[in-house]
Amino acid sequence: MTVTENPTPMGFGRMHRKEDARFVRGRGNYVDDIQLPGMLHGSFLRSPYAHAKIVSIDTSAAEALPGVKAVITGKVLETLNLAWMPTLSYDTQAVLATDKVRFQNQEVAFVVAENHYIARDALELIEVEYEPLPVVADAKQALAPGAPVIRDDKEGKTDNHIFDWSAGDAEKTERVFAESEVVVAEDVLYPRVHPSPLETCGAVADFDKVTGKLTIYSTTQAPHAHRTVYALVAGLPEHKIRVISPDIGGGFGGKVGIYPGYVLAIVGSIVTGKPVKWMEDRNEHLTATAFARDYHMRGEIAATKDGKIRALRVKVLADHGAFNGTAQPTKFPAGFFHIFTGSYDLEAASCDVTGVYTNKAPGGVAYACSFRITEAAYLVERMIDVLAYELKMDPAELRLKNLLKPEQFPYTTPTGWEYDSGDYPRALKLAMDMVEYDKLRAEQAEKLSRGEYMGIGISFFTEGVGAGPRKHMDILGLGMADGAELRVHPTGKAVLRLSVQTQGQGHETTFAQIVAEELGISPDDIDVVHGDTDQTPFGLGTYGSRSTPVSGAATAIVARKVRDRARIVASAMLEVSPDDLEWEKGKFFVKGDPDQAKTIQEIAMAAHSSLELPEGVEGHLDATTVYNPPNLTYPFGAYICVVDVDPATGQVKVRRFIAVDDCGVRINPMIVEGQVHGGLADGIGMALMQLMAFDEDGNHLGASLMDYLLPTSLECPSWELGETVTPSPHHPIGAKGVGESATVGSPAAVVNAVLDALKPLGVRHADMPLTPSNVWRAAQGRPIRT
Ligand code: MCN
Ligand code: CUM
Repeated sequence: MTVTENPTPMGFGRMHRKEDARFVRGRGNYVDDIQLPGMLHGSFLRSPYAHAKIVSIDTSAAEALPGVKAVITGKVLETLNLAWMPTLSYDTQAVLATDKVRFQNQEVAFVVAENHYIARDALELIEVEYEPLPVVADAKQALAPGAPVIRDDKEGKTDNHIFDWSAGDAEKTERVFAESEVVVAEDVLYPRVHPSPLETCGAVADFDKVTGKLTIYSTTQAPHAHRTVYALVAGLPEHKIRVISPDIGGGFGGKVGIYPGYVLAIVGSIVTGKPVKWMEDRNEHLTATAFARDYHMRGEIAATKDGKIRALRVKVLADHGAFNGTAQPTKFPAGFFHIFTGSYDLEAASCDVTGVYTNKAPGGVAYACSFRITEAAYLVERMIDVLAYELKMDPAELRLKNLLKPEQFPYTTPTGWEYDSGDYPRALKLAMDMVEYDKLRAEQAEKLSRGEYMGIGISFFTEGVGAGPRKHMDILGLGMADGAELRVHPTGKAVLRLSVQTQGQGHETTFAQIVAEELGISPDDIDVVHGDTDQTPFGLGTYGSRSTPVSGAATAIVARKVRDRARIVASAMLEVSPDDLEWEKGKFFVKGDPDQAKTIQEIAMAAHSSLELPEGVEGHLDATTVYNPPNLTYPFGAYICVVDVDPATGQVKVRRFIAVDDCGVRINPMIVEGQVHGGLADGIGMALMQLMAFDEDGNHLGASLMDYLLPTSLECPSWELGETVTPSPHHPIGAKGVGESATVGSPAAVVNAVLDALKPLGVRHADMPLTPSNVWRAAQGRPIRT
C-alpha cells in the first residue's frame, strides 16, 4: 500500500496503521470467522432470576432433539471437578450453576449442536425448576443485617462481605482534618457501566485426542495468562495448550478474565471430540461479561479558607457482583484506587474500601479503567469542584494553586505512589490557553444574564500505568513482566514477537516503529507477531495500558541487544575494533571515516554468512529479553469541556472539548490521538448516557443497546487536542502508556461542566449519568435516579 501523504517514518512519527490494510478490506480474522472441519456450536441456557435455588434440571427433551450432540449441566461439570473455577481475585465462580443462580442471565446449561440454531432451539426444551430467593440488587443493602447470603457455597459464610482494604495514613489524615479551616463532604457514585466493544466474547476450542493438544481461539487480552490458568485448573500439561487470540474487535478490559463460555467450549470439545464454537450475542455480552465501576464513594476534602487543599479521605463501598471476578494485582483488591490524591500536593490522605457481593454479574475492572484509576480520578476531580463551589473559587484557579510543581518530581504521594515525571501547571495552562478560558468565563456570565446556562468543566488526572514491577505486582502469582523476541533475517527483514496483544490499539504498527527507531529498519519490513502462545514469549498481556510501558520497553531493549550483536559483526566486516564504530540510525561507521560504513541489512546478511567472527560470537543477530519495569509510568492530562444545558428539558450539548495529554514520548502521534478520541467519547458516554441499571428484583434494565446507550458522533464535538511531552525517566524510550488516559480523565470534565452550568441554580453535585431526566431533576433540586 502506498500512502504518499503519509510516508512510513524510519522510527517514531505519524504513520497509517499497518493492520488497517486488512481491516478496511474486510479481511480481519476474528474468533467468529474461525471455521474448523466438523465444528459444532454451543449456546447457554441462562437464568431468568437474579437469585434462585435450582430444584431440578431436565435435559432429556433437549438431548433428544436431532442435531444436539451434548447437553452439559453443572452436575456434569461436578463429575469433572469443573463446576467452579478460580477467578483472578482468588475467589471462585460457577462455570455452570449447580446449587443456585446468583445473577440474572447466569449460565445454567450448555448445549452443543450441529449448528447455532439447533443449539438455541434445544435451550427452549430444557426444563429448570427454580425456587426464587430474596435478591440483593443494591450494594448498600448487601451488608444490612438479615440480607440474604449470596455466597452460601462458601463454608461458614454468613454475610456478603468480600474484603476491607485501606491505604494512606488514617491517623495523620484525621489530625489534618481536625485542624483544617474548611471541610467539605460529598457522596459520589460512579455507576455500573459496561465497556461494550463491537465484538462480543467468544471461543473456538479444538481438542485433538490423538496428540492431546488443545487449541483455543478466544477473545482474550491475555493469552499466556489464560493458558497457565487452563493448565492449572484443568490439569492439562501447559505445553499441550495453545491459546490463539486472533484479531480482536475491542477489549477495553472486558476480555481480561476467563468466562464460563471459554471453559464450556473446551469441555464441549473434549466431550464430543469435535471443535466447538461459542459466541455470545449482544444481550449476553451486556448482562454476563465484566462490568465496570459500581463504586459508591464518600469523599471528604480538607482545606484552608483561601483554597490550599490539605487532605482527602474516602470511604468506598465496592459492588463486585456475585463472584469476585475482578482482575488486578493481587496486593491491591481495590486496584489502583489509592491513587485518588490525583495531581495535587496534599499533606495527608487515606481511604477505606469495602467490597461486597450482590446479585449482579461479576467483573469490576473493565472499560479503560487503569485498575480503578477512573474511579479515583473522578472522585478527586469532583471533590475539587465541590470545594471550589463552597469556597466560591474558580475551579481552574483552585487547581493551579494545588497542582504538584515540576520540581517536586519524582514525587511520593501520601498513599505511597512514586510519580516519575510531570509538569502539571504547563499542561493545564496550555488547555486554558487553547480554550481561551477568561473569554469563555465572560461569555458564560453574559449568557447567564440572558437566562442561558453554559458550563465549563475542568479535570486534571494522573494515571499510573505499566504494571509490574514484578516484585510488587502479580496476578494469581504470575509476576507482571513481559518478554520480547526479535529475529533479523539474512536480508534484513525482521520479526518481533510479543506477549501483549492488540485489540485495536495498533500494535502491529507502533511496535514495528520502536524497532525501526532503534535499528533503522523500515516499519514496513518488520512484522509483529502476537496473540499466539505457541509463537510468542510469555507475558501477562494487554490491560492497564501496560503494553507500551512494559512491552514497549522490552522491544527497545531487545532491539538494542540486536544492535550490540550487529556492532560485533560490523567490526569484523570493517576490520576495526567494535569501540571504533559509531551508530547512526540504520548503520555502523568507522569513527572519523563515515564512508567506511555497513548498513544493518548488510550486517544482517554477514551475520548469517561465512564471515569469520571473533571467538565466542555465534553469528545471527536474533535476541530475546524479559522486561521487569522498575516503576509504573505516570501519564497525565488537563481536560476542559464546554457545555450548553437547558434546565427546562435537561438537554446537554457538549460544545467543545479540549484535551491536553502528556504520555511522554509519542511513538505514533496519530495512534495516540486516536486513542484519546476514543476515550473522550467514552467519557461522554459515561457522563451523560450510560448506566447498567437493575430493578429491585435484580432484573437487568440495560440489556440491549436500545437501553444501554453508546455515544455516537452526534453526541461528540470535534475534539481539540494539545500535547506536552515529559518523558518517563525510567523507560528506555521515555514513553508512558496512553490507552486509557482519556477514559480516565474525561468523565469528570463533562460532569463538572454540566454542574458548572447548574451552579446558579444551587446545584453542587449530581451523579452520573447526567441524562436529560437526571439533569432536569437536579435542576429542580430533586434526587436523581441511578
Ligand atoms: N502509544 C504511542 N506512544 C505512547 C503511548 C502509546 O504511540 N507514548 C501507542 C501504543 O504503541 C499503542 C497505543 O498507543 O499502539 C496504546 O498504547 P498503550 O497506552 O501502551 O496501551 P495498550 O496498548 O496496553 O492498550 C491497552 C489500553 C487499555 S487497557 C484499554 S482498556 C483500551 C485501550 O488500550 N482498549 C482498547 N485502547 C483501546 N483501543 C482500541 N481500539 N480497542 C481497545 O479495546
Ligand atoms: Cu481496566 S480496562 Mo484495560 O485495563 O484492559
